[in-house]
Amino acid sequence: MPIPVIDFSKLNGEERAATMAQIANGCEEWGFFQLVNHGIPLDLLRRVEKVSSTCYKVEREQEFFENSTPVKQLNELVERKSGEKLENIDWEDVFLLSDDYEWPQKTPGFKETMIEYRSELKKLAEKLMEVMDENLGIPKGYIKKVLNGKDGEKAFFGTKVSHYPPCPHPEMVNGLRAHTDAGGIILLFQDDEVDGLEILKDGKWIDVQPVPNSIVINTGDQIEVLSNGRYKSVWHRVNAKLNGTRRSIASFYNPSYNATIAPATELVEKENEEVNQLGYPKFVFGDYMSVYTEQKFLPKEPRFQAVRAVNSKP
Ligand SMILES: O=C(O)CCC(=O)C(=O)O
Ligand SMILES: [Fe+2]
Repeated sequence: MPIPVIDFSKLNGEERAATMAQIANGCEEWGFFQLVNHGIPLDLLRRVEKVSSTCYKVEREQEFFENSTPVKQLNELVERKSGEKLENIDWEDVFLLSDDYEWPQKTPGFKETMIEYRSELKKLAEKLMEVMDENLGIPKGYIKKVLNGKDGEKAFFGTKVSHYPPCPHPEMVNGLRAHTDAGGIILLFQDDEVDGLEILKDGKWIDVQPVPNSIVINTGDQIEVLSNGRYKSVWHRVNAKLNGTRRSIASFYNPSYNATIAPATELVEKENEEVNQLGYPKFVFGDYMSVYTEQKFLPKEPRFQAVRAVNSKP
């Protein structure tokens, strides 16, 4: 059962209504879908692949295999022959980009290419938010406004460049442990050859099948709260693989730390407003992140409980 693939260009033509419905279905039933014809130039995608892979090869790969914690821990476990699995670590190399971080230095064209890419993806994220506003029946611009917070705050737009190197014992470690994403909207440009990303759907892990030139979209815990549970954040994980290095580039459109997150009033039934105290909480995103950092790989419900507790302190 492949996850939905949606032609985003059809949003501007006769098939707009059908496309809106496909996106609504992707958000409500899947939490993950793939966009093709999304408007990001293909030559830009090719350049992004190239600079990311080069950067990994030149600046990261040797360090991963010679010095990284997952490699050390896996070697120790193999020596112990205990048959255990590494539960607290990921077989992944990551570097994070945002407007304010230091960028990799040694790969020609990296910074220029990724700045261009991030600006395109941010626009795509904002278009998607408007589609979600419309599908949810909340005012146009609502999601963007909430994520951007008050008082000139800005949403956080980050990009995580990941490589999952080949692993000699993929049964003993995850590429990335199962989790739901903390934030708002996530846009993933994944490897079109090496697979490994899976989502939990109706109790089964299913592949997010690589589709060349597509952008995989998913929604995080904050959209679940804001949509009052209509758009659930979905568990996903990356399997380690014996062969091939998998590249994935995830961009996160997250709330600013001061943004207040709560179910949109339009989506809370009036008579349920009081009952809703037991539903999704209202909180400040920074508080949620303090909890998430500790509990990323655990179920989200206790995280919602924990921020409710913070929030209800006198
Ligand atoms: O690498 C991937 O495909 C997924 C990455 C991911 O889920 C994350 O960074 O939260
Ligand atoms: Fe994720």
